[in-house]
Amino acid sequence: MPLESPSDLVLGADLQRRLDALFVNAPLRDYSIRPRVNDFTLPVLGMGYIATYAAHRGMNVGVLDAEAHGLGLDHTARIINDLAPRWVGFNLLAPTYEISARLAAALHPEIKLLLGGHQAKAMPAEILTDPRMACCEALVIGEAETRVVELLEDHRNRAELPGVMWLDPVLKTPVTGGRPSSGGYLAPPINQLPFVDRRFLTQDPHFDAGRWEANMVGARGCPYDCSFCGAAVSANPDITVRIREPDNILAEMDELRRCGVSAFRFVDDLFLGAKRVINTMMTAFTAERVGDWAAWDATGRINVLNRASDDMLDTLAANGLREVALGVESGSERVLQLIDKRIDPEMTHSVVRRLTERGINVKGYFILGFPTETEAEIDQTVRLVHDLWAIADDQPGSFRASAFEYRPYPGTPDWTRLMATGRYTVDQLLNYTAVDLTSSGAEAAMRERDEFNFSVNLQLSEAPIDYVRRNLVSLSREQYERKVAA
Ligand code: B12
Ligand code: SF4
Repeated sequence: MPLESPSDLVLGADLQRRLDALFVNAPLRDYSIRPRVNDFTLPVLGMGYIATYAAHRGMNVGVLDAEAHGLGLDHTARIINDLAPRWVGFNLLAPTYEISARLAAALHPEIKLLLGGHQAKAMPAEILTDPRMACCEALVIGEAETRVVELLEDHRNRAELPGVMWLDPVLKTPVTGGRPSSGGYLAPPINQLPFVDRRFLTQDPHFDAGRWEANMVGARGCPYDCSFCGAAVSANPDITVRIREPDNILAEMDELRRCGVSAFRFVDDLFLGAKRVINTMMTAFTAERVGDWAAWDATGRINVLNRASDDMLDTLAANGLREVALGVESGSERVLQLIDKRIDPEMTHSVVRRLTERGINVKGYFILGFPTETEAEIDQTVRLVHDLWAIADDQPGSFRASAFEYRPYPGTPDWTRLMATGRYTVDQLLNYTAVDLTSSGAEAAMRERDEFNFSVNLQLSEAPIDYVRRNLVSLSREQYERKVAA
């Protein structure tokens, strides 16, 4: 049951005083209709960073993670209206846009609306002209820490800030701010930002498998262009790819260590995604003997790890690398080329073998139902998952598969391709709908990732949707049985 009291739900703020801003992560669906069946989700680090920066500038701000708390729509709106902050900020992702817009429409009109996140970047004009967003004073494209603080201090300066948009009150057309040489706002100095204040985060640090674990961001932006991905470089022209200095990362890890944290998860795309980053980080980790006290997980790129020497993989293991999450995506070479993944199944076999034989666990992400994908190509993906399980079965490290149904995201190369076919409308491609594969919560095997089971319910692949879902369910069940058996 969700907790009722705002003081349990709104984190980091002094609720005795009026809030300058409340940052709200909308739920993926209205949990008053079908309750959330999971009790853990990763924290909203982006909003945590903004709130931390604003608090350092003396503002009274809080974060309400309605997804993590499994809140219903009315409940979320009631909390916001009761607190009546000066501003409310939403992190808009494509699948949470609709629910965020419904929330926005239910708020008192005197609360100023601040919008950001991937969907705000992909479709700003459509959002600003959505009547439910009529209270929007500022839509911020991209990394928002420094611009949000300026806006909270005095939103009339929005015309000076680059990548800040609003609706002209007379002409009803979108306007973009920004004076010359104000580009620095788009790429906040990541080594000077205060470490994210975990008072703003739900379940972070959290206790798991005998350790306190915290999530971290080591880099911003991704240089790759995988055609389905919202983080792809072509979908994020505003972003300058940056990696935090090793000393800065180690200082944050050390601060957390003093609070008892000894496990870390790097959520960003680049930590093990570029050779230069791996080399620099591991030199620093080795010098500080991180492997003596910490275990950490990170995302990685198969093509990059494939080029890493055996010595480097040994160094990663010695430095505490516990699990690498890899975008394997497909077992079909044609699909891998189509999505510009720059890997092939042979490379994946080799990387999974070389990591697991060193005791490093691997989590593989797979997508079923890519546009144009055939049943035979889906079968190749299913076979690849089985091959990777078999490879790891004999090794000290394990392999686990996490499979998703394909869905399109605005701004990505796939979105452009799908729209160019002339077969779909924007509304159809945005019609993300929750799909219950858990038999109303009864099937344990499907519960773990229930909130990620949503679909636009269009057959975008050559294979029927039912074929995609049957394979998704059988892979998920098998993975679950392996976990239970282990
Ligand atoms: C960690 C992560 C998660 C975590 C945490 C989610 C969260 N809300 O922060 C979990 C696992 C819970 C998650 C869930 C989902 N995620 Co996710 N996630 C990521 C990931 C890998 C990193 C995000 C991150 O922490 N970045 C680091 C921080 C510093 O950056 P940031 O979050 O972008 O925040 C900055 C700006 O966006 C902006 N900003 C953020 N919030 C706000 C709010 C306001 C008011 C303003 C003005 C600005 C602003 O300022 C921040 C600081 O600079 C990204 C990939 C990526 N590279 O972005 C995908 C990504 C953001 N997720 C995505 C999606 C679709 C989802 C889901 C809808 C389901 C899914 N995976 O398919 C759910 C949504 C649930 C929810 N409501 O939270 C997509 C978004 C695509 C799109 N176009 O919408 C991405 C890009 C990955 C992808 N599949 O392509 N996700
Ligand atoms: S899938 Fe990973 S590597 Fe590809 S663009 Fe997205 S974040 Fe970058």
